[in-house]
Amino acid sequence: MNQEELRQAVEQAVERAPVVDIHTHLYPPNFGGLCLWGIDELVTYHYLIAELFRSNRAISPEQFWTRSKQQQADTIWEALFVGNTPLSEAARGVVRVMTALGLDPHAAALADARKFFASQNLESHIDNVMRIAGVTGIVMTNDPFNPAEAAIWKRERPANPRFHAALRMDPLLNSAESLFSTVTEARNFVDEWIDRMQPLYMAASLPAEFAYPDETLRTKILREVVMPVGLKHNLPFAMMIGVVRQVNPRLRDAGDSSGRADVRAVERIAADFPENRFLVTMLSRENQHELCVVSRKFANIMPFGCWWFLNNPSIVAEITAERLEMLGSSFIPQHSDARILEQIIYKWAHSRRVIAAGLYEQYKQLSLDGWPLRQEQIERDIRRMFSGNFEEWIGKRLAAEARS
Ligand code: HDL
Ligand code: ZN
Repeated sequence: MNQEELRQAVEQAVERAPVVDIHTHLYPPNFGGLCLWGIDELVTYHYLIAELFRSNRAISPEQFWTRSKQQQADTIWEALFVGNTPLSEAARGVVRVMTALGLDPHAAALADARKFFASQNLESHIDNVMRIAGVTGIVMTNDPFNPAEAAIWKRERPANPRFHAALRMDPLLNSAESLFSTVTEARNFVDEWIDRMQPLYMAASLPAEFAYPDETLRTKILREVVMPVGLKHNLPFAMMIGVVRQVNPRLRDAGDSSGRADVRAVERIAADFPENRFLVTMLSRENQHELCVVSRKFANIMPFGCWWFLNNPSIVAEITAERLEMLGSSFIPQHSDARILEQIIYKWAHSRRVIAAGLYEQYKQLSLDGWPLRQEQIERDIRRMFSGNFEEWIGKRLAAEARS
């Protein structure tokens, strides 16, 4: 293939690749209010709430929270999509979703969009959105410490088979005081929720100051609960490191920030538990190259995604390039972190374009070095990164066949 043929082959193969979206905050319709979708949720995404206050200085967070969901959406629409150009990644994402669904992103108001979503049958809408996004599997964030979600799980399971569970355990790992009186009680709690949820992995977000080992309860819980339970149930543990929670509580979900973490903690836990498998994503741009180095030292670490403040094309490009250079295809390039169903349309469209460009660049250099690519090699590599590496980590196949 010449360079132009190679570029097209890569772009088409990435475009068609079925994706298992390994970390989202999406839920199936039978999870009730946890299942967020439609224009008012899209426009009040907490990323856009944070951006609102930079463009509309006449409204305070406290005033904003007194408004209804529709009033909040109208306020954001006016500030970020009418009174200003939707330049940011989160704003451009809404534009991409509306265009993909045949809606007018230039609309002065949201009435037509609301009519469109009100006319949708949610189950078929989910199928349509997943088809457009090329997503064949959605892994949720399931929190047994959230009473509303725990009550649903005690009553039923996700009704849509393409939604998979992940057991999220932030309070267990980040509470200063123990939530359980004994290690056995803690392990029984985790075992009970693993039996109920049948999760693909266990997960926790960890603060920027995460250290391991240390004298805190977290080290004890990791050593005596999470690691042994992971071996017992053959479950990977996802560590999402670098959050600085609630630097501005007035913004609620939009009030969290990012901090540089210490990769020594990742090194030491991977070294202490060589039989456990880890999924690791870090929130600080400054930690990304270090995470590639640590992943070279410990094959039981699977780095994944360009998380949260890193999920912008310029940063996805940088992270993907250094991962390809240091890890070959032995990493998971992206997850969406979608909180609202239709976001998978733009989060995956934007990421596929950037990841394809990075992969093409690497292939081009490889060809120039004397290793020309064949179509089946391109497809093999892409399938490994977009679904195969995760399926290997969880020990089961999830992805359907490539979309046409
Ligand atoms: O802790 C997490 O899983 C984060 O992804 C938070 O949910 C964050 O608010 C977010 O939505 N990031 O994209
Ligand atoms: Zn998340």
